[in-house]
Amino acid sequence: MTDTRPDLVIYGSPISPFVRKVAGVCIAKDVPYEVEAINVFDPPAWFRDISPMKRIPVLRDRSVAEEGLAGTIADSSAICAMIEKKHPAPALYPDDPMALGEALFIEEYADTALAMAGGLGIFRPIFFAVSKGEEPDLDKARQAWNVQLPPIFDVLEARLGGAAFFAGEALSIADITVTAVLMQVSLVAETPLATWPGLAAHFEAMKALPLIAQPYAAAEKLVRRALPTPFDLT
Ligand SMILES: N[C@@H](CCC(=O)N[C@@H](CS)C(=O)NCC(=O)O)C(=O)O
Repeated sequence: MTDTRPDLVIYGSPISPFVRKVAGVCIAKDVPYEVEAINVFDPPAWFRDISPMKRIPVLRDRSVAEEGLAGTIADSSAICAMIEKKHPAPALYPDDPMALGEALFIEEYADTALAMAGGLGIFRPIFFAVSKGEEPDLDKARQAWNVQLPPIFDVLEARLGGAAFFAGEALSIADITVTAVLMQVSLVAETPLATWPGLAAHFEAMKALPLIAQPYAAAEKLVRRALPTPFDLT
C-alpha cells in the first residue's frame, strides 16, 4: 500500500500563532501538511529531544526521517525558510536585498515585540484563565491593548506606508507573520484598528486569505469552547 501521509508534520497546536504561520506558508505553497498535537506545557520526552527550547512548532520532514532528531527543525522562522527552499513557488521571501531584509525584520518584530504584547499580554491572561474556569486578568490585557500595543502598531503602520504588503510588491513571510500573530489577540478580544488605517486595511485583506483563515478557524474552534465571545479591551 502506498503511503499517502504528507511529508511535513507540524508538531504543536493551531492555538499557537507560530504553528499557524508555518501552516500558512504550507497553504500558500500548496504543500500538504498535517498538525500533530503536542501539549507544549507537558510534552512527551521525545519532543523535548527535538525542541531544545521546549517550544512549538517543530517541523518533521518524513522524507528525511520518521523519528529522532534527523528531519526535524525547531523555530517557525527556521521552518518557514526551509519550506521556501524546498518549495520555492510562490516565493514568500523577496528577491531584492533590501526588501528581503525588511521582510525578515518584520517577521522578527512580529515574532518578538508583537507576540510578547499580544500573546503574553493579552491571549495568555485571558485564555489560560478561562480554560481553567478562572477569571481572566482583564487589567493586564487592557494594559497590553491600550499601552503596549499602540507603539508597536505605530511602527507597523509606518513600515507599511499604506502599501498592500510589508516588503516588496507581493505577499511575503512578513505579511503572514504579522497577521498570524495579531490574530492571537482576535482569538480572545476585539481588535479595533481604526487608529492605524493602513494596518487595518492590511489586516482585513490578509484575514480573507485561506492561508490565514483556515489555520485560524482551527484555533478558533478550540478557543470558543472555553470563551464563546471575545472581550472588549478598549
Ligand atoms: N521563536 C519561536 C517561538 C515559539 C513559541 O514561543 N511558542 C510558544 C507557543 S505560542 C511555546 O511553545 N511556548 C511554550 C512555553 O512558553 O513554555 C518560533 O517562532 O517558533
